[in-house]
Amino acid sequence: MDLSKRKFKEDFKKMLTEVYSMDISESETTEQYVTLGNLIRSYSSKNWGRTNQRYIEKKKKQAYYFSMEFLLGRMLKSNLLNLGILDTVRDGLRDLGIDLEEIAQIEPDPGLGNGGLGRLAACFIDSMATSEIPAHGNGIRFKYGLFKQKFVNGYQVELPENWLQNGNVWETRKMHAAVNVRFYGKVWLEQTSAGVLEPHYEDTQEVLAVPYDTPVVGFNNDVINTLRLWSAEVPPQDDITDYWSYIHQRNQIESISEVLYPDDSNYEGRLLRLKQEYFFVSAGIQSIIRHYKKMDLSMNHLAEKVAIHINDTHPALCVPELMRILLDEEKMDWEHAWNVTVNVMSYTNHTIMSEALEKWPIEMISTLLPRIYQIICEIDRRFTMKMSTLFEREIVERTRIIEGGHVKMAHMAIIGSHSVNGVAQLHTTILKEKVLHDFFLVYPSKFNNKTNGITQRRWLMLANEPLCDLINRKIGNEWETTPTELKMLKAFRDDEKTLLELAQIKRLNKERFAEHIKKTMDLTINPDAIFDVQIKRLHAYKRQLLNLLHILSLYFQLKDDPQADIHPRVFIFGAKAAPSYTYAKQIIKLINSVADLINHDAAIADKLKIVFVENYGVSLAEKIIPAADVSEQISLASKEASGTSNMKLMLNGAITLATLDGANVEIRDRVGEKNIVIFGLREDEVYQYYHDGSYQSRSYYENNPVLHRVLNGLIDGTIPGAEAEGRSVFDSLVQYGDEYFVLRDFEAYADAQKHIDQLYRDTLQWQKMALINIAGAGVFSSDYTVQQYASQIWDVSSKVRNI
Ligand code: 26Y
Repeated sequence: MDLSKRKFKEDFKKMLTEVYSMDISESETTEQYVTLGNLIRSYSSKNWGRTNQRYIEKKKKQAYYFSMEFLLGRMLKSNLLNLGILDTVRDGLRDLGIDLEEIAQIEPDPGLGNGGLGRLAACFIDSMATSEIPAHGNGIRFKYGLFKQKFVNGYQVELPENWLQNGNVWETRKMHAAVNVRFYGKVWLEQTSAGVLEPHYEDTQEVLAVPYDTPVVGFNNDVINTLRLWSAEVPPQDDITDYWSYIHQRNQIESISEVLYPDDSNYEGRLLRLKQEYFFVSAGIQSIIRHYKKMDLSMNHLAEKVAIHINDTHPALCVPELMRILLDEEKMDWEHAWNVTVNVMSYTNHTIMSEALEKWPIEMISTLLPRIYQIICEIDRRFTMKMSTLFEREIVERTRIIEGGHVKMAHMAIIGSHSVNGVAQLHTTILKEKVLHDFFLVYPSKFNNKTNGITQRRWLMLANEPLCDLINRKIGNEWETTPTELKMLKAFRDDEKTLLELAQIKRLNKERFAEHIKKTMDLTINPDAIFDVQIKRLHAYKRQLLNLLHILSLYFQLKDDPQADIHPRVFIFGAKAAPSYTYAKQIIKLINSVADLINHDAAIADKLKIVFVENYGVSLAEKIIPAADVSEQISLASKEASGTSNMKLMLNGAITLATLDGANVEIRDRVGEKNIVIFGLREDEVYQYYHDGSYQSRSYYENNPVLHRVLNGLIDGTIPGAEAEGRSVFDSLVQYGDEYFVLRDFEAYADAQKHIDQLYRDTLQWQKMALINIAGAGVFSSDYTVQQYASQIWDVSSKVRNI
């Protein structure tokens, strides 16, 4: 948008007076933040209305991304950047004696997601608006986001994350768009005079779903889409007879949108979670149908105007819910309704871990959602009947929805969608050949791949301004809208001046991060050291333990030989563990205890440091990633569906140290083997081990002297304060089979780390690798990913840029 600095300053002062009756000298950062937020909203409101109007007038097909999680991060600077007024506002505020950075830090970081899946949804909505795709997010307005993590004595402690405490400037409550969602009760079908079956309900519980809309601003294009998050409230009642029971009922209802479940890949069949899932699915679909009806088209054409995307199985109830509306409310017959539903729905799988697959006990679904359960039974009956004529009985049994007393959500999502995609090439291949092979036999053409992506706006333009400036000076700024243009940087691969500038920028970012760590943790880290980063949820399959065992081996090496030729390193960890995941929490404690030991060992001094940041999330990632030299992507091959921190780190010039898992494979293909360090078991070797059962972790403990010493270190008192945790981890690795092949990959990992150490010593060579990584990161922009969803899955329009 066009905005002069003069106009901005006037607007800002005026808004401050309107909202707070204050002038600048009286105002504090919080008031300045709210004022700026309000101003940004007023700047975007016209285009928000216009975008919606255009979609309606042109009867545009629209896509709705249903996701339990949207891990947005702070929005102030992101909105300013996308509106094209970041520099103007920064300058204007400076004239007024206000520091934009300080204001931006005041914004609470809305942690409405657990990790990769939620952050992907946030990157996607940013890219959808930027790519001019008529698409919106649909989710839950959790009152409490993912818990705040504290370390007490090295142990993770969870505290509530009350992000709405001081209000939320970005959202608008839309009372007129509220809908009712029905739970519990009895349901029966009666034939009407017209001969159609009509459901009748008794003793149901009605919940009012109130939408809060947040604008999703496209980058320099006047498009503003919507993120609609639903809040659960008590429907208005004017005849409250029993006050106490009303309060009880209100608490029960409001608990639906109270808190995000802090588990990823560790599913538990909790009733409240099932309520949450149906709540936002039903509210979202009802509101889509309401909107569709404004176009005055027959329900038979719904799939021509609406696409609904099911982000993992959490919103899989979309399938029976749309069926319910088409059958019960729109009086469609089953075949037509089913045809429409399958054409509307598409589904993304984000995991192959069996413990993350949702399945609900029949008893639970049939009690909470009796009508939905009837519909699921009928979908299952028709599926098994049809498939029995085409496939062996075993295949039908293995693919049906209702089995073993449970409703299998992944099966429902696959059967009820026209598209099923994985999130990286390797992941999609594993789905087709292994995890979902039966479904692949039944529906080969539904399966496709959409490799994940990240938005270069948040993860480069906002997080790493010095690097952006350098890139723009070298190749111009076309890459901002056509990220593959970053490849032009390759022309500078042998340009010493550019490579040294790159080194300087990294150094600056490392100094900044070091200052932050000094301030927040009172820990001194050396910016000349290699900053080695592993930031992701704590999970055994991601193998933070492999990293830790290697650190211990370096520690022992230095204790034996203080002169050992090891380049100084700072190992940086950021990770939350699910509160109920005991093993992951033990690993957190162990890392913290090893950090205590090493960081305070005067003999080690600057050679090794461990920084385990508290409360890792989007805002911390924005600080860590630009300062990273090494990107640890060391999951057991086959287990990480894609990973996305690998892409963010690469884009910021870190060198990837990785197994051939998830999108690491595609990163290797992009940058070439010389510009990435690959180690460890491959996916086929892992499956071979599963097949022949020949892995004996104990033999690695017994035969590798380095590993022997390190593992003994876990149980011989070397690590004060973590005796129990050390024992538990030791046992899991040596006694109980080492499920994720940590010991098997240890030697290869240690060698790969040695290689990194050697490479880093040659600054120009290292920076050349970094440059090639930055230059190759463009394809991993979520702009391209969503453009592929738009054209290949949703069939909605988009502004496609060359890939
Ligand atoms: C059912 C419940 C316990 C549950 C809740 C959250 C299950 C899974 C999740 C979250 C999964 C998740 O974040 N998966 C990650 O998705 C990313 C985006 O596709 C991938 O990059 C990453 O490899 C995958 O682990």
